[in-house]
Amino acid sequence: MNQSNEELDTQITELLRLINEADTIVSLTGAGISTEAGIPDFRSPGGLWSKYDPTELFSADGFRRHPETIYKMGAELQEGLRKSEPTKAHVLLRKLEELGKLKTVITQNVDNLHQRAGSTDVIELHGTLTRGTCLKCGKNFPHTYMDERIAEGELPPLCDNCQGLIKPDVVLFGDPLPVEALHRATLVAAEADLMLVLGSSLVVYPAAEIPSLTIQNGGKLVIINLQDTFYDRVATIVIKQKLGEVCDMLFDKARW
Ligand code: CNA
Repeated sequence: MNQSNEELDTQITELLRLINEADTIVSLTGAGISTEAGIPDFRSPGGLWSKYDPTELFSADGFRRHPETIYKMGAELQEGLRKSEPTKAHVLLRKLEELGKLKTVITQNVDNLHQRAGSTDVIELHGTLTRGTCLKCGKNFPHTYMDERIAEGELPPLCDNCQGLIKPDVVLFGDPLPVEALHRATLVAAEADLMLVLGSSLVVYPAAEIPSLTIQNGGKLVIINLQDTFYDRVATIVIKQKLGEVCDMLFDKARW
């Protein structure tokens, strides 16, 4: 349920106060930060889960059985990405970094939009669509290689070294998270005095544990997400509104 304008305005004022008071902000972002760029999320109505069977297709085993399906879904995301620009919320995080407030973006997204917005310290917990790795010999490839092979009719694309199957460098259900990324994410989350969760349902673990590290260490939590999350009751502010609208109001008030 969306909030009244008056309530929203009060919350934006409070959010600005928390940002101004904070020394070390960390943001955890999810697919909801990119929907206004035209990239569907998983769990919103019309999201990718309404088209694909997640447990089968987004799993490590499912990929080995039907690699072409992940590539088709990846192509759908890439198609959206080609036409898209970072959203106002991506720009907000870059701005907070420029202001010396935001230290790190921890993202569950694989779309590279934080980097394109200019954020310099981005931890990609679930990998990236921009690269792939041969499951047989370990050779790395930029996504342009996979795109070219697919355009030539090779689906799934194969390694030019050993003809092995190339897997996009994204974390699927059943895959371990990149150890370094998860470790650093836990450290920066624990150091943060303000954690901004933007556009995440906070149901995918272990990423969903990250805000609890900030809270356990005395930091504050702000959640901006259209749907309820499990963390709402422990957050200092919960804003259930579109991120673009929240950013417009925040930029207006802050005059950065
Ligand atoms: P999710 O579970 O799909 O949740 C997204 C949340 O964002 C939902 O609760 C929505 O209510 C909310 N939301 C959607 N649009 C907006 C908006 N404009 N303003 C505010 N809130 C909004 O996605 P999570 O990231 O929580 O789940 C983790 C998965 C999704 C990760 O493994 C990602 O790799 C995966 N994913 C990533 C992308 C991407 O890279 N852009 C796209 C689709 C899925």
